[in-house]
Amino acid sequence: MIGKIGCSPYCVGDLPVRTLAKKVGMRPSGRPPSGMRIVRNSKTLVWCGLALLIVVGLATWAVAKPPDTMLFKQVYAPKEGSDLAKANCVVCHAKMPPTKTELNPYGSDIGKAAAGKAVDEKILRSIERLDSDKDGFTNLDEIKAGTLPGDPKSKPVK
Ligand SMILES: [Ca+2]
Repeated sequence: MIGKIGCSPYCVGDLPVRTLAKKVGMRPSGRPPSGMRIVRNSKTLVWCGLALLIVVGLATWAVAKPPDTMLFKQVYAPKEGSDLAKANCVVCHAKMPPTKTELNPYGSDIGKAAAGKAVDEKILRSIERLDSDKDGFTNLDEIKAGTLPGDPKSKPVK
């Protein structure tokens, strides 16, 4: 079984596959040593990939989870069960899932007031007297009533 490359499927160069496998640390079967097998095991790779995706996903979610929503709830404590309390992101964003650029009129007014800075209570308070969605009720009146200050279809009952 000793011969040149291509002489038979069982030999490589001048060495039979078994001898060659031993020299490079592989088992005679041609499998890598058990340590290497863990990395080469495709199921393991899939699970490692999934775990990585979950970790990255959670990290992204944590970063993307808008602190502005928390701030809004801290500042105004919207009425439990009201449209405003249930709206979360849609208090400021035009639709779900929220994007940075698609804001409703109330979100746009917050953006203008913040002018690139992080939103804080002072910025929220500064637009309370505006009627962002032009439905005839100020933002503060809507927030107190539990309606959406950025959606003209949602307004306090007169
Ligand atoms: Ca309004």
